[in-house]
Amino acid sequence: MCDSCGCDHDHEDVTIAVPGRPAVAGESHDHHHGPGRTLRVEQDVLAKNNHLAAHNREWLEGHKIFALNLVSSPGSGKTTLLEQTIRRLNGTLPVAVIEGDQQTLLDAERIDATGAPVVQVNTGAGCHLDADMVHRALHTLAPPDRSLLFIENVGNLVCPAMFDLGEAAKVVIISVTEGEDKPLKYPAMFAAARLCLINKTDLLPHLDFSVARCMEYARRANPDLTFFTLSARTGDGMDEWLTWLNDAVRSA
Ligand SMILES: Nc1nc2c(ncn2[C@@H]2O[C@H](COP(=O)(O)OP(=O)(O)OP(=O)(O)O)[C@@H](O)[C@H]2O)c(=O)[nH]1
Ligand SMILES: [Mg+2]
Repeated sequence: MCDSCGCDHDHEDVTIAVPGRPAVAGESHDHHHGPGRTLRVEQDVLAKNNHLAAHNREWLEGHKIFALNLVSSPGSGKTTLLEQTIRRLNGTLPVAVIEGDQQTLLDAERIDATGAPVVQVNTGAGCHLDADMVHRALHTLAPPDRSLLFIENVGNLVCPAMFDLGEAAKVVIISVTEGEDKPLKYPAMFAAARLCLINKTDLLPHLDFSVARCMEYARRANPDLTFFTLSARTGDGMDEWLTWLNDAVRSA
């Protein structure tokens, strides 16, 4: 049982894999899992995670690697966005990816097909990546200095908000099929993010989703959010996102 987010998972289920190579079984953690959850244990879990995240951040910054943690509900288009982003960057920036899913190598295989180096973390029953998983994935991935690192978190609009991975920023993606009320219902994720991408805008003519209302709701959680509206499918709006990425990497 994960004491911090209340979900039922065992970190010994975690595997780290590269497409075409044997997976590495998870190592056990020394924090407490089991019955008798208390606020104290929750604080310990998050404090330990924050400590490891600080270590990841120090390492990433030391190597001038700009890391973004992509968070969203399942299916908002994170992997499609990454595929299109990597293809459009076309080698102008070195990109590496850590994929997080409960099971399967499917997303890592999609990224592998773009030519970018990728590592898949399977969290088993776990509903989010944590800093230790990212630390171990970084050892396998070994991203080059001055590169862009994308961490695609497990699709979940709740728990990943609590876990710092050492990234420079969280990017929350919401697709227009999810309904514009999501920032009201799941404000923690929008509060934790620096950027909000509103994806699948090609579907807007078929829906009653108001982009303006969605932005207004998200700003209630986080007045400093920067927004991009785009369609990873048609490429509409991708140029603005790529410009932001290039500027952010340069200024990092
Ligand atoms: N119409 C439309 N479909 C999209 C767009 N982006 C992604 N999709 C589709 O949405 C579905 C989910 O896309 P993924 O990229 O796998 O989403 P994800 O967020 O990575 O999903 P998980 O990793 O499972 O959480 C796929 O069928 C995509 O083709 C878009 O901009 N427009
Ligand atoms: Mg995905």
